[in-house]
Amino acid sequence: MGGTRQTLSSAACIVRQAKNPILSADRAPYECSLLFNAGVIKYQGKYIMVFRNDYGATEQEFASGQKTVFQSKLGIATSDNGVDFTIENRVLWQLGGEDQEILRVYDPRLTVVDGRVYMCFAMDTRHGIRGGIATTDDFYRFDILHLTVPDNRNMVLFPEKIGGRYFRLERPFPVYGRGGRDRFDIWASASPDMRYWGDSELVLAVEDVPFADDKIGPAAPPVKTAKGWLTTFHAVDRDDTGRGKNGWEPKWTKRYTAGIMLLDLENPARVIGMSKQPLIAPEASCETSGGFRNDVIFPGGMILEPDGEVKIYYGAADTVECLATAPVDDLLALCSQPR
Ligand code: BMA
Repeated sequence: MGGTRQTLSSAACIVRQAKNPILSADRAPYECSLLFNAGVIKYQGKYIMVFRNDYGATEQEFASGQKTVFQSKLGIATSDNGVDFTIENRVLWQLGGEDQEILRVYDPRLTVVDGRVYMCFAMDTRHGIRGGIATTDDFYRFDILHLTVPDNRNMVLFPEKIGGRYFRLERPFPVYGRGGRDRFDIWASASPDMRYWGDSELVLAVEDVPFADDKIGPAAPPVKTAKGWLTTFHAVDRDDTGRGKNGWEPKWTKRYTAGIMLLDLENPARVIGMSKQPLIAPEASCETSGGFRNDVIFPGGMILEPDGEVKIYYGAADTVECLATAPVDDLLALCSQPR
């Protein structure tokens, strides 16, 4: 699919943080080319961010074709105010090593459930892309509870049990069943113990999103409001009409925006309402230019503050980490249209 692109803009209630990007590779105390797609939680009085660090190639090496892939590690940063983050001088967690099957781990999403920290992640392996769930008490030791079969990624957990079970949103890639091309949707699954997952249901299809003509997927983990589970998703449209090089990567024609929807408190696979326009579209210069893949907004963290402000953390252009805020009531008002 894909044609010429329509103009898309962010919702009026979205305010970008003046310090954007709030974190970037030049601030890392170790080798780092791109710092983006972070998960963020408030935990034990601090904001904790786990981010993706792609390294091992410079822009020049990439543009000249000398190198074609990055390696990925996860890094950690903390903050007292949710805006100014300090990166710790350690690699958070690296899977693989002796295991030749695992190629890399990336795109972490964090959720606190019953006081414990859980991290969902994507894992590239020699036999497909898998989604994983790990738990930690101290951000040093991680125990893997679950790995999906390929191909799945963008898993996010709900912050509490619903009807006695854990729930997650996820995005499988049913290539054969969807015509051999990107045409991917958001699903929900339930579990009694975080290890065994099932009762999967379709939540939102790419056809339901007017600003997507390619695929959609979960973004930041949902937050609870009196009206329902408020949650973002990413939505992809393409421009195959010869837009040309749009970032370090030679062929990049997709655009990623963020959407917003509200899910039923008791049945989180049911969409109560959604916005038919994007919540955040690429507009700021660090979102649209100078990046590895320009025009990418990829939320991974959402925090509802006691005063009703919602912080939305998002990777921009697959290169830096940004923050935008909006009042929760405005976000709920956006979710007024039926699916
Ligand atoms: C997706 C994932 C994300 C990335 C996005 C845009 O498929 O790989 O990690 O941010 O593409 O490149």
